[in-house]
Amino acid sequence: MPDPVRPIPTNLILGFLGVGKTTAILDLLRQKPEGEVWAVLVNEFGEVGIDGAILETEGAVVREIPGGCMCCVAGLPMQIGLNQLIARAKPDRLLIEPTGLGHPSQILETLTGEHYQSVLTLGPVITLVDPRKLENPRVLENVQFRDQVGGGRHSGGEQD
Ligand SMILES: Nc1nc2c(ncn2[C@@H]2O[C@H](COP(=O)(O)OP(=O)(O)OP(=O)(O)O)[C@@H](O)[C@H]2O)c(=O)[nH]1
Ligand SMILES: [Mg+2]
Repeated sequence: MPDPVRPIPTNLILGFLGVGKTTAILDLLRQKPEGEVWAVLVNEFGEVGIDGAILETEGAVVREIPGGCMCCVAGLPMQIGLNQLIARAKPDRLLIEPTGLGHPSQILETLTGEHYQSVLTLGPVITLVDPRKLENPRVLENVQFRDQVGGGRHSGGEQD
């Protein structure tokens, strides 16, 4: 008998461009319990295919969403990519790496929305920060940065 459908534990890995998100996911994949299938949804900005190929070498089932930032495609393209990834991989865990240019609050809205309620369950959001940047006021005031360190809980809008 097939297992009853169980929401997939899902983690978002946030952080600015080049901060080390893919490296952190590779490290997590090396700690994956044997026999589990992990899927990674990654928003590829620029050099399409490189991060995905590296992640596959660590045994992940990868789906890349090319183009600008995942939050700008957090609607249909992200849902199609996510649905196809879940259908193909039937993962025990899902990791999502949006581009560092993104506004994660919009991604969180999609993932916690009605459509995904029974499909996935959002676990801890991990935000990576380069401590060398914390002395730069321009970084601290940056809307994306604040949205990311807020774990996507802030909208990043003007009221922030
Ligand atoms: N010194 C140092 N370098 C790191 C660390 N983590 C990652 N790097 C390096 O930083 C560069 C970018 O790492 P990635 O893991 O690709 O960063 P990313 O956040 O996924 O990058 P994008 O997807 O392009 O936003 C690579 O050359 C890594 O080897 C770290 O903890 N310390
Ligand atoms: Mg990356």
